[in-house]
Amino acid sequence: TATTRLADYRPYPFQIPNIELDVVVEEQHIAISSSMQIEPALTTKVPLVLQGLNLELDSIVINGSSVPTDAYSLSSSELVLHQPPIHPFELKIICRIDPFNNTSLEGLYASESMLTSQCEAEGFRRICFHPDRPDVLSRYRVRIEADRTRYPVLLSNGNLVSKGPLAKDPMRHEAIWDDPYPKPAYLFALVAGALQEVQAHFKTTSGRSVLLRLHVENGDEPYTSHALDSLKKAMTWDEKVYGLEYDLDEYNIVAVRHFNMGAMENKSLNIFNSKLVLADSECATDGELERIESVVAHEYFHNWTGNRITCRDWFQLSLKEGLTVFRDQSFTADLHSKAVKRIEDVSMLRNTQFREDSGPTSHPVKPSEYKAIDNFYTTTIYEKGAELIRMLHTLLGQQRFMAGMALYVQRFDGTAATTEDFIHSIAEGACANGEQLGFDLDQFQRWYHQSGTPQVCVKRHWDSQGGTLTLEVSQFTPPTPGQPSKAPLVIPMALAVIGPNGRIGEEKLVVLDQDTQSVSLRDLPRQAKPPALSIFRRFSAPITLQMDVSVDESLQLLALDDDPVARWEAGQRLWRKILLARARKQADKPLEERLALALNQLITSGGESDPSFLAMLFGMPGLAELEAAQDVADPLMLYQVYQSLKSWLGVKLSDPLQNLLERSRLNWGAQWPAGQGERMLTGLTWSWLAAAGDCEVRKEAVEAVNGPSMSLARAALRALQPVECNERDEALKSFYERWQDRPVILDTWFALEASTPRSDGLEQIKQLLDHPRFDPMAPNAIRAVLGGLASNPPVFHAIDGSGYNFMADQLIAIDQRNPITASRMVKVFSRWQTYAPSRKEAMHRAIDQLASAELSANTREVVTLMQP
Ligand code: B3K
Ligand code: ZN
Repeated sequence: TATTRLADYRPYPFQIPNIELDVVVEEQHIAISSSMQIEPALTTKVPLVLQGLNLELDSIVINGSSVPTDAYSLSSSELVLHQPPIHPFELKIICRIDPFNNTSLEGLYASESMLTSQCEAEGFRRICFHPDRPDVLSRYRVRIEADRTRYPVLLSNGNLVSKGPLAKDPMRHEAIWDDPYPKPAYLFALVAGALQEVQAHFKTTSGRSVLLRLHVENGDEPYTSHALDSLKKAMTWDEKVYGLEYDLDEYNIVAVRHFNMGAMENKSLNIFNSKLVLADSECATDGELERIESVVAHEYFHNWTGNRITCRDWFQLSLKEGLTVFRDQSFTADLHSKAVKRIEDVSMLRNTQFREDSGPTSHPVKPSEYKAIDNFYTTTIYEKGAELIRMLHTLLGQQRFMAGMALYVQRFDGTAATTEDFIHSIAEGACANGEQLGFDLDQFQRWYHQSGTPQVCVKRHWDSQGGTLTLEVSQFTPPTPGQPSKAPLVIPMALAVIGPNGRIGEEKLVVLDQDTQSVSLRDLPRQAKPPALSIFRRFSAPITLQMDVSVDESLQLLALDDDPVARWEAGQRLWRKILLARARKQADKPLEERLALALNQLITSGGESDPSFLAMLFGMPGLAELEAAQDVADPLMLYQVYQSLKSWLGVKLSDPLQNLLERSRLNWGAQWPAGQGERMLTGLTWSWLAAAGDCEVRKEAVEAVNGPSMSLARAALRALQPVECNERDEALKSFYERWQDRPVILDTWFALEASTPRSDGLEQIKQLLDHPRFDPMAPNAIRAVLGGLASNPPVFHAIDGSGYNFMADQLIAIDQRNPITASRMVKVFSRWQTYAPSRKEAMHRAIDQLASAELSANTREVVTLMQP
């Protein structure tokens, strides 16, 4: 397959100001007629190239006359009109598609009994012939015609112009939609089906009243209020914080069972994976409720950052995604706890993005080439992209950043922009009153082009006489595929000094921009020992820090740092040290005793008022970051080490944990977001005590599975999962029995079953795939079982390679029907080079197995990158 390069970008030589689509849904197919008003943008004559995939061409008509077959050529992916008119003309193309046999879940496809669409990034070409690139913006008018009983609901973007039965055939009806905002084809959407509607209303600041409609399958209506409330919160927040209002009279969300990712921001017609809509506290965990709130907000925020201002080409993907993730992160932080949200985001960045950035699929936030764009909807584009925006925010401060945002929106509204457009607007807006920027903008932009996680190394010198702490700081970004050497970046480093009574003096923001530089902190108390250093506060840059920190210093920061993120980080450093020592079979007993004491104090002092934050401090670092810290990654050993440490702590801290559990129980029933910290602490306590063999706790956990709180039920299942006991099987069984009729929740059961370590684990997983309730066409179900396998170290990493082999076979089969889902999952093999020889070879064999199969372009691209 061809490589697309950023350097080859050329504007499209035609404009298409208007498109009329006529969509006629028949029993076995859909007939699509598209009328495009086309305006040549150049005076020179060029052919008109349109994309088209799996379309059955019927006719082509220009200005009312049929186009003869020798005037165009048609391949499996393109339609080329050799000599289109040089003056504006109307091009009408009629074709047919078969959504009923479309298993890729791109373009138009059937899910349960409805028809739905997914066009980003390049799905519109599966609906009709079109340039299908984001810099072609058109006004769409869409007529949908279908059977009235099978498809009572007919939706597309914009405003409903009319709806009613067809005069010629009263069994059929039509709806006409008009979207006044020019948009790229990837934001087009269409839904037809028998859906139930739940409504809400929102009044914007300027007085526009907006009808909010959520469409779900029959029977799912009771689970819609959380998503609708979330939408209203998002609308309010965007008005208040960014001054951005909604711009149409209605906003639709449709919940779909078969969906490749989380959700899609189509203009005024968001389409959501049903697991991100249907929720209440009985059937969703606290974490899921928060996630749904944030995804609903994310898709809503795209209306400005993505839809009103879109991307010139797909290399600019982070322009909308990084920015919109930054916006949804800020939203959640404002609504809940800033500290906890930042910690969750940092932890997720470390365990997913850092992992990606140190492996074979590492790529810059702004890649320079790709084969399949679907492979670039990554944590680097999204989460690292958001970190870049956050660094700008840190460097400029809230007010100046917002001035930049306002200028960006004003200047680029209605256009398809680039990341440079964004960066320059931010800088210009931030300096509108003649201020200096304070850093080099071009150098900052290296963050977009350089892949890899920068390492910042800090060496400290303490002048006790003068009270000066000098830091020798160097930065280094390791080589990544295609980028052997790197230039220094602009790195904001937030610092403070912590004494025995807390922070001394103000926080300082240092801008690193050299390979090495020295930073002095003066006028500190003249004492023999240097004060503790709180560094990269709030995780002010997405880097890894190399600095010698003593256990004493970490413990002091853990107790006293006034930045909760740095405080948590101090604890993480100790956890890492302890876990890695155990993994080397050299358990650091004295350190373990000291940490246990510190944890005991945290519980008993009651000094920590936010239970969610307390739960963060008790959370151990993720498997991915520990693997990255090992010379030779050993997932199995680490898996055992987690369990053994939990078990040790469960015994060691038994009394304080019982005490904590007792306190937490008081708030079990509190409605989300209240009580979530206590429920988190309960889960933690259960898992430590269960690992320690506490039978009472096991009983309590089993009961929770049948209780009123999904958060507690899932915490219970997680606590029991690693422990081989009857209660575990009992709990899984009751969970299944309780939720077997609710596919969204049953996916959780599939995931739990698949990730439970059992000696016949692989056999069990095979049975799950044959389970009558397993739907092989639902990506959620596939991810549940195969994702479960990948997170089941003893089974997946079995030394005979059986886990890898089975995974490869499954992915080859899935790739035939759904390349997007397969190419994402195939990355479970990307770490193979970091393992010990025997495991490495076994994984390599699985990659070879994939490589020699017939693969989609998507999966082929990833597999090729993974091969040595
Ligand atoms: N923009 C979509 C993702 C589309 C993925 C296409 N393969 C969801 C989002 O980021 O909001
Ligand atoms: Zn997005």
